[in-house]
Amino acid sequence: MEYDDDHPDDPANRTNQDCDDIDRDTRLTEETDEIQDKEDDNTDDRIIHKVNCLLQEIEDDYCNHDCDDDAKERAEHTGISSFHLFKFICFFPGTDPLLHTDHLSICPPPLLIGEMQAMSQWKCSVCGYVYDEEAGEPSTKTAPDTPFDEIPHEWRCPVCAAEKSAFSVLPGEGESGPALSMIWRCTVCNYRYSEEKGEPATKTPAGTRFAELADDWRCPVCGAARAAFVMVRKDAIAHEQSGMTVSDVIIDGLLAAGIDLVFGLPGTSSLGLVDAIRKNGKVRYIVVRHGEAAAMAASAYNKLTGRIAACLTIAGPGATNLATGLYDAKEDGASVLSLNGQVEMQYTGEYGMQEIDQDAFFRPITVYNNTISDRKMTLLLLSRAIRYATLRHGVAQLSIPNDIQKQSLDPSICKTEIVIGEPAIIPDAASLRQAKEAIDSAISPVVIAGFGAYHDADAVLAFAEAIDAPILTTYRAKGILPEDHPRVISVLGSVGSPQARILAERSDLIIAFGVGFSKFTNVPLETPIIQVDTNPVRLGIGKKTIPLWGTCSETIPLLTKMAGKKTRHGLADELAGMKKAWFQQLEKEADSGAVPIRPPFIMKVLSDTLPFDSVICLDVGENQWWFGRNFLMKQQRFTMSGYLGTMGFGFPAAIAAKLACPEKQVICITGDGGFSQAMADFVTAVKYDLPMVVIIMNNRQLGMIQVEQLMENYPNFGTDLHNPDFAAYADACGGAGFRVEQPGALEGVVREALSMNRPVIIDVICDARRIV
Ligand SMILES: Cc1ncc(C[n+]2csc(CCOP(=O)(O)OP(=O)(O)O)c2C)c(N)n1
Ligand SMILES: [Mg+2]
Repeated sequence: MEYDDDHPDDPANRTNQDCDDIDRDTRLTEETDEIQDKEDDNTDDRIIHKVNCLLQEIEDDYCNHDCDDDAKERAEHTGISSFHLFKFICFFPGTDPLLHTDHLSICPPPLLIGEMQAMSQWKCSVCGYVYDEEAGEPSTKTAPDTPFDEIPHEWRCPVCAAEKSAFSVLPGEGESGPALSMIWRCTVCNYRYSEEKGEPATKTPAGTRFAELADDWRCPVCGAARAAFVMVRKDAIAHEQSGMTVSDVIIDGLLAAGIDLVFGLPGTSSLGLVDAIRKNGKVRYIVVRHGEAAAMAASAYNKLTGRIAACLTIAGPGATNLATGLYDAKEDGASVLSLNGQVEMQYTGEYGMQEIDQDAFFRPITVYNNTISDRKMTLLLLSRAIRYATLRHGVAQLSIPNDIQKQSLDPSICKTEIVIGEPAIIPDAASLRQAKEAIDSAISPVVIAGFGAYHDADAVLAFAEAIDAPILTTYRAKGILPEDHPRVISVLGSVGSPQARILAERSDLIIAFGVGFSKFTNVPLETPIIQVDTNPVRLGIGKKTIPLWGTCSETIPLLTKMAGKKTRHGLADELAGMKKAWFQQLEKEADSGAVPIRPPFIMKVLSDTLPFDSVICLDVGENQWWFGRNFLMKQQRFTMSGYLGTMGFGFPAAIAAKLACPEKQVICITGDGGFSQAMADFVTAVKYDLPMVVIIMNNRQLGMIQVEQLMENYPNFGTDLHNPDFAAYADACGGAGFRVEQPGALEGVVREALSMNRPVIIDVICDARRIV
C-alpha cells in the first residue's frame, strides 16, 4: 500500500506546484486590481508589458491543463486564448488592440470593444476575469448572447474556477457612478469608506472616488487623515460578509467529506479550530491526555473501519507528539488527516514560541503536507489533503496558522476538488492468462490472504474452493475467515503453526492476495508466486512472480472464473489432520492449573469467552505473540500496529474501536509495559463513557525483550517492570478494576467485566516465560 518516493506524483512536488499556481493566481488578481486602479490613467508600456507577461504565464498553464479541444487548438495557433484577450481588453479600454495583431484572427475585432463597454458584464471577484454576455465564453462553450443568469449553476469562472456567486455585475456605460467603486478602510478605527455610497456625515456624495476627496478630509469616526486609509479588496469584503471563519469552513469541509471524528488536545494555536468544532456541533471531538493517543486512535479508526478520523493539535509540541501514531498509520497504509495549529504568520521562522517547521517535520510521514497560508486556499488544500489520504492510504497534514484560522472566509469563492473513492483496478488480460496457466498446472497451490484482501473473505474462500487449495493468512489478516474453517490453516509466520509453514514450503504455487511480505510472514520467495496488489510498486516480489496489478475485489472473482475447477484427492483429509494436530497442541499448552497463569491459558479463556463479533485491539510484545498464535478467531475484528510495531497502540485503538462500533464489545489485550505507555487515557474512556475491557497480561517484564535477549544469548537485563496496582488505578479513574492471579477465576471475571458496560481493567498476573 505504500507509494514510492520517486513516484511522479510525489506529494512534495505536487504540493509545491499547487502553491505556485495559487501564488500565481493571487499575483494575477493583485496585478489586475492594480491595473484597475489605474484605469483612468494613461496606460503605459510598463503596465502593458506586465500584463502580457502574466497573460503568457496563464497561457502556458492553460495550454497544459484540461480545456476543451477548440480552446486548446486556438491557444496553440495563436499563443493566447480569446477569453484572455477579452479580459485584457476589458481591463484596458484604451489599449490599442493592434499591439496584439497576432490574436486578431481569432478574437473579436476591435470594434467590439465599444460594444462590450455598453454590454452587461460580470466580474469575477476572485481573479478579475470579466464575462461579457454578448460575447459569451468560448472555452466553456457559453454561446454569445447568453445572459449571465442563464448560465448553468455549475459554470465556473474560466480563469480561476470561482463559482457564479463570486461574480457581480459591472455598471453599464450609461449609468452614473464609478465603473469600479472601491472600499477604503481606516487603519486606525476600521471605519470603511465606500466610494459607491459616499459618506453622509462628511457630506461626501455617493460615487465620490477616494482620490477625489479633499486633502483635509478626515475619517468621520476617529479623525484620522486620508493617508491612514487602505483599499479593501472586493473578495476580502465578500469574505467578511460571509459570517464564517476559515476554521468554520474547515470543519464544515470535514463533515462534507464524511469526517465526523476528531481526536486532539487544544492550545493557543488551535483555538479557532476548536471553537469551530464547538459551534458546528456535529463533529465528535475527543480530547485525549497525550497527543500520541490522538494519532494512534485515528490510525486504528481507519484500520478498523476504512473511514478517516482527524487529529487536531497545537503547533510545536502538539505536532511532534503525534509523530509515532502518524508513523504507525503511514507504515500500515492507514488514511489519517492531521490538522495542526501553527503560530501566526508573522512569527514563522526560528525562535518563535512553539514554532517548528511543520512542513519539514511532517514531510517524511505524510502523503500530503501543506500550510494554509492564504484563506482562499482553504477548501482546495483541505479537499486535496482528504483526496491524498484516501487514495494514497496515508497521512495528510495541514497546518493552519493561528491568525488564518480566525479570518473570515466566504467558502463559495474558494476553489475545491471532489474526493473520489478508491477506483477498482483490473489486471491486464495477458497477466491474467499467465496466472490462469500457472494455476491450472499447479499441483499443490496455496492461497495466502493478506490485509489487502481483508474485506474480500468470500471471494478468497470461493477461489480456494474452486482450485481446492488451503488458505493461510498473514498476521494482519488473521480472522479473515473463522479459524475453525476446514480450509483455513492458521497464520503463516513467526506466530503461526508449523502446519502452515509445511504447506507454504512444499507448495509449487503461492497465490498471494494483498500480502505485505514482511519478514515475520516469511513467504518462501523461491516458489512461483501470483501476486495481487493495488500498488504496482510492490509487485514483483520473488524471482518467479506473476504480477497482477488489481484490487482484490475485482481480481479474485476473475481468477476464480478463469481457473478450472480442481479436486485434489486426499487434501481435505490431510488438512483436517493438520488442524486437529494444531488445535491439540494449543489445548495442551493451555495449562489450566499453572500459577502464575500461563499466557496460552489466557488465550484459551478469551477464545471461549469473547463474543463472536467483538472488536479486539492488540498491543505489542509477548501479549501480541500469544494472541497471534493461540487465540482462535470466530468473526471478531482486530487491529494492531503492524509494520511499526509500536508499544502503546492497543489502548488508544480501543478508544477508537468503541467510537467506531458502539454496539460491539471492545477488548484491549495489552502488556504491563505497553499499557503503561497509554494508561493516562484510561480517564478518557471513562470521561466519554466508552465501555471496554482492558486485559493486561501483567508479567512484570518487558517480556518480549526478555525473550529476545535469551534468543541472542544476552543475559536478561533492564526488562523488569515495577508496576502500579492497575486494578486500583482503574477504580481511581472512575472505571472498574479486577486483579486475577488464579487461573480458575479468569473466565468468571472476564464474563463479569463484559457485562458491566463501563471501562474495566483486568490485571492478569501471568508467567513471563514463553516456554516452560
Ligand atoms: C515504542 C516502543 N518502544 C520499544 C519497543 C520494543 N519492545 C517491543 S515489545 C516490548 C516489551 C513490551 O512489554 P509489555 O508491554 O509488558 O509486553 P510483554 O512483551 O511483556 O507481553 C518492547 C520494549 C517497541 N516495540 N515500541
Ligand atoms: Mg510485560
